[in-house]
Amino acid sequence: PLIVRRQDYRPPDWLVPEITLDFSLDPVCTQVRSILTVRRNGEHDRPLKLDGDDLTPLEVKVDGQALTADQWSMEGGALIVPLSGAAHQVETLVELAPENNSKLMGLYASGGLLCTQCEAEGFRRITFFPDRPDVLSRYSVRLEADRARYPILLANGDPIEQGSLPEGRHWALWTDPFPKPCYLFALVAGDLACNADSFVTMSGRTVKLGIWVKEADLPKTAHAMQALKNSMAWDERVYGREYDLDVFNIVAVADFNFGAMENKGLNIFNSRYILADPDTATDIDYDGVEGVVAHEYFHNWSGNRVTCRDWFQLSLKEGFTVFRDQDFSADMGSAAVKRIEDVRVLRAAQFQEDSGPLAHPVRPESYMEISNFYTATIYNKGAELIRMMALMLGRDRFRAGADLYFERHDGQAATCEDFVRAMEEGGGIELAQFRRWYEQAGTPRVRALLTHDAASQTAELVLEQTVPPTPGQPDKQPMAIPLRISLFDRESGTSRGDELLMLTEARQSFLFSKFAAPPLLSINRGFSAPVVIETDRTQADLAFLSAHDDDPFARYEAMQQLMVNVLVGRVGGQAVDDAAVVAAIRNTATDPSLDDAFIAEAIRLPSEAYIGDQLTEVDPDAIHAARESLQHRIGAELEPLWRDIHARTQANSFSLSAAAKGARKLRNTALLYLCASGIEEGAIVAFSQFSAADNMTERQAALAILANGSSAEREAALDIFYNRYRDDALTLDKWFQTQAFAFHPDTVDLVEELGRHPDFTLSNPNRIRSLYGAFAGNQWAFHHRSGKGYRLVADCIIALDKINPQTAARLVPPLGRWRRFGEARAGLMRAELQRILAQPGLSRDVTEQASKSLD
Ligand code: BAL
Ligand code: ZN
Repeated sequence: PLIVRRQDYRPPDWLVPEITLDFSLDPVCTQVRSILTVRRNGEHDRPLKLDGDDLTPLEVKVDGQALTADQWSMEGGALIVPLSGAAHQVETLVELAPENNSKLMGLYASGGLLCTQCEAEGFRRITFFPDRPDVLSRYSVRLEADRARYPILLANGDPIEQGSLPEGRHWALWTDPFPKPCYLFALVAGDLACNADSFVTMSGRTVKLGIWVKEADLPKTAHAMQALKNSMAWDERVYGREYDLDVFNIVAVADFNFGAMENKGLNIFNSRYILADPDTATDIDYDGVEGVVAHEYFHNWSGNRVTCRDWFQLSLKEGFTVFRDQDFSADMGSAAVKRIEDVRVLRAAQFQEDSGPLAHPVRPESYMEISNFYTATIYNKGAELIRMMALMLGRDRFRAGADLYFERHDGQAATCEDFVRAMEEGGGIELAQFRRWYEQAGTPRVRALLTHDAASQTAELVLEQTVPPTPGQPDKQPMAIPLRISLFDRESGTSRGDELLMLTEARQSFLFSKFAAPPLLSINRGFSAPVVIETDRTQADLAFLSAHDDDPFARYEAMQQLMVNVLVGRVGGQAVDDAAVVAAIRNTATDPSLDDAFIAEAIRLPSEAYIGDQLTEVDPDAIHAARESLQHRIGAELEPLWRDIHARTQANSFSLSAAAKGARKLRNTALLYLCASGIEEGAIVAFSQFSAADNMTERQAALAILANGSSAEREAALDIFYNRYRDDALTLDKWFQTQAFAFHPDTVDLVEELGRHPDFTLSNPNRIRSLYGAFAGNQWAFHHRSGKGYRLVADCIIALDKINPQTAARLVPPLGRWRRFGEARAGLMRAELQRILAQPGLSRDVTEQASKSLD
């Protein structure tokens, strides 16, 4: 298969300043007529090449004249038209069958709607066009459809005109004044109801806001609407960025490969990131809605007004926009807890990616299929890069850099280098070495050693960094790593405050004077750099920091490290004392200065996967046993505390305040420990929370705890849940997901059964992720020594590849981690990857992921 390389970038041969699209919509046969105004870009005699995927040209015209079949040709799906002059009008006609489009790329049908997804290369499945992000065009779009079936017709930009047609059809015309790349094109047709609102921008313009859903879902759109208005106000306040069209529409659809899509003026969302009410959405779901609505809205500037030159620059918009949505969510709720959650996600997804066969730089050098690069590295590590720049610059200079970036590149297709240069010039900083973060893959490891000299009353901190080899990058250069540190006095528990150290060499020493006694190191505070820190701090040191560190992230981290040390030691067969862990958890859980949400984060055990990440060879059974046993011990030792907390955090009525959300989080953690303690009535307590809960956060947590066990209450709760939510797809996803996540010895067999359940379908990506995606993230179950877990996921990938290769490819990476799981499991995992690769007609998506995973 063809490999696309960053260094091969060449500006487009032809530009398309204008495009007129005319859709005659129908699920079985949609006609798309497009008229492109094309302009030769530079001096060359190359023909016009219009990308196409699965399209047949029914008509081709140039300047109004129909071409004969020998005047154009096809090349790998693309339409080639030789042109003599500098500018022409090129018209094509194609027919599509949205109903048969199971890839969910291009124009497709979902739940009675017709909708589009074009990023990255879906537009070429709609019409012939130079499908690359550096070709920006003004769009005029006419939609025509049956009025009864599709009463609402939406596209990008502003609505201009609409009218009736014979035979019950109608039409609407939309134009978008802002030139955009075709990946931002969108249309929706369907029977939709609107939550309508408005927002007055900072310059006093009124923008009409609409969230379009199925009529029955309207009551579930309030949170998304509030999130949208908050986002619009936040981007004005924090970045000075105002919305630019007269309308902003969001549509929720049930079948969607991504979380959502930032199409100009017409965001299309996976319904799971729009719909929320207390009965069906957890607090995590509510936060997800808020974060994704913000993310897509923020793309209007970081992505749409300034877009990417080519797909190697994807992190230019995604890393920056994730940083912006994280910062927004931190402002809307608890910044400390948000940072902990974001780091947990980064470590779970990106650190794993960075240490495996699919590791790639934030700005990759090559790809086979761009859909495979919508990764945690591009998104989450990309966001960490922006965060580091923001930290080094400080708030005002970072804003000056961002201002320069938007001003200089508005209306352009830019590069990561353009962003860094704007930060340098606008913010007044030199980032030459820092650029390596874009180039080098792999998570840097920093070894920190603090020594003390009583005679000179100095402390010396020696930092050593290494960046591990990754595919195609055996040797690495030292990175520029900003590390926030603080040194604590062991007697008083206080520090002299925060310092920012720049580690730029492979080994560097920092001297601190006036320390009569050896201080204690708090490092990578706030997780200032996406690195792994190794220190020689003792359990006593960590316990001290878990009680005294004034940086919430560092305090959380000390707790986590304390637990990791016990767990890793025990997995390795050592009899490590857990008294310090139990004591630290008691102290944290009873500290009146801490809020419930933070306590819940700090006292939860690291995941089995995270424990595995600390080991050279992962033994899932040993890790599971060690973690369960520590959980049991914490539960049993502190049982009265868990009862108290569980009772104290019970609310009388539902609220979405930060305090109420924190209380629910802590209540669920208390229930977990209480049940882990082994008390006889554990299942009854959990079942009673399940039954009495007036919200999904407590209901699902109780169900998950029951699903881990084998009680009669487990079956009863699963049945009740199923019967209550069987007609609500998003909530039924939770039923599948909870069972796939369960720490139950039979999970692997259960997942096999659920794969045959009448409510399971390969046509809905959310359902697939709920079952197989969740299962592949359940380390203990997925890595069942029989290899059955691997076979189940491989079977799913093979079947799904024929329907939706993009979603199929996303299930491959867990199989690619075979190097870390010992010989027997590695052999089984490799065999499944080979079986996948041997399938005839395998997609480029899955081929790339599976072949790289075997290397
Ligand atoms: N651009 C793809 C979906 C997102 O990142 O917003
Ligand atoms: Zn995005």
